[in-house]
Amino acid sequence: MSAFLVTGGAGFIGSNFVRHLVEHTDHTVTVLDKLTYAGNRASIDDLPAERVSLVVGDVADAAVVGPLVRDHDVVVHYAAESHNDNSLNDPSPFVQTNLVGTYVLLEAVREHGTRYHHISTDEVYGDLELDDPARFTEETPYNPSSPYSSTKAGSDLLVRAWARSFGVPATISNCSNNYGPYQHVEKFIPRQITNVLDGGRPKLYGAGLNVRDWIHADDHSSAVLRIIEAGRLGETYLIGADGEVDNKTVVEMVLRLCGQPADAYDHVTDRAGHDLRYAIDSTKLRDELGWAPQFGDFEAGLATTIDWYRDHQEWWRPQKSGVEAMYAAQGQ
Ligand code: NAD
Ligand code: TDX
Repeated sequence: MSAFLVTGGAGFIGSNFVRHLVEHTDHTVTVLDKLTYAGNRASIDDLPAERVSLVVGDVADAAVVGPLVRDHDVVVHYAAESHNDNSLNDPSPFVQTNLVGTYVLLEAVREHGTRYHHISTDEVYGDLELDDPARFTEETPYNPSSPYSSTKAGSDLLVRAWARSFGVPATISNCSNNYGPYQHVEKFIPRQITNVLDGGRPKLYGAGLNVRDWIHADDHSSAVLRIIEAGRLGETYLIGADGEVDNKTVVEMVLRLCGQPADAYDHVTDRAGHDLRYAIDSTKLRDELGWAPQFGDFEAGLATTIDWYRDHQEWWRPQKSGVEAMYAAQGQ
């Protein structure tokens, strides 16, 4: 049994990982989360208090981070500003949390010799043409497009440098787009589901030809745990589930699964610098660590996600009107 410190554990993917640890291991978990607009106590408050505790604090605050890192065996760093559209409106919290926050954590794990796993994204690799047969691998050069993805890329490079220069026992994973319960309604899939549940219409950026490589958050969590248990220190592993779908098709699926006509959506202003396509080759993770995703069927996973949003309106309703007002103000 180990003591895990999970930063950002009240967010979408971090809370999924905390739940995964509770269900599949006997580790104890301390969540360090600032509870920004994206963090929500309600995403973890059903978990047993003897296994999971929450410290409200900032990963960029060395006075908070130092003692917590000293008292834990493993640090898993999910906390980040995570939404591309927000990073276009105001990059400053992205620089502060994603870069400075990661630096503060790395200095603490360096001091205490703590095992560290860094959660990152496939967006650090830039984007691909629709017809490019290549997919991202661990060898693909970094080429981020947005303030969000550039700060994530910078944080990955800090981890690599701290591993090489100071021997910090670190691994990194770069995952593709996640979907599932507890995802903030600002993000693509929950926004469209909750628009339809609200009697409104999905909003597609531009022509909707952009492709994302979808993975269920449960599969992301099982991959992260596998890397922590068996990954080689200093290595990067890409996580993906062969889930490429274009945005227009996702919107049509949501509408169909909700019993609406497949064309009952609006085209809205495109995102500035919008990445065209992401695609992950996760051969290294599968061959070296024997990991495989459990959610093979994206449409079935989407259907259960729709059910979750229908059944948990108290979780998302407080955020919905503010998010839609923000999007409306920018023509989206
Ligand atoms: P999220 O926005 O839902 O959650 C982020 C969490 O971090 C929130 O609970 C927030 O309160 C917390 N947080 C933000 N700033 C903080 C700070 N300074 N100190 C402490 N806590 C802070 O994000 P998510 O979608 O769950 O993403 C989590 C991680 O996974 C991020 O590092 C993101 O880059 C990465 N990732 C996300 C995806 C995806 O599809 N969502 C894919 C690949 C990687
Ligand atoms: O209303 C919308 N309409 C729309 O067409 C929204 C919110 C988005 N989109 C498009 C933009 C993207 O092509 O849908 C796609 C997905 O958008 P997001 O949910 O904002 O995700 P993305 O920008 O791809 O980034 C996500 O995956 C990688 C996460 O937010 C990141 O944290 C992660 O690193």
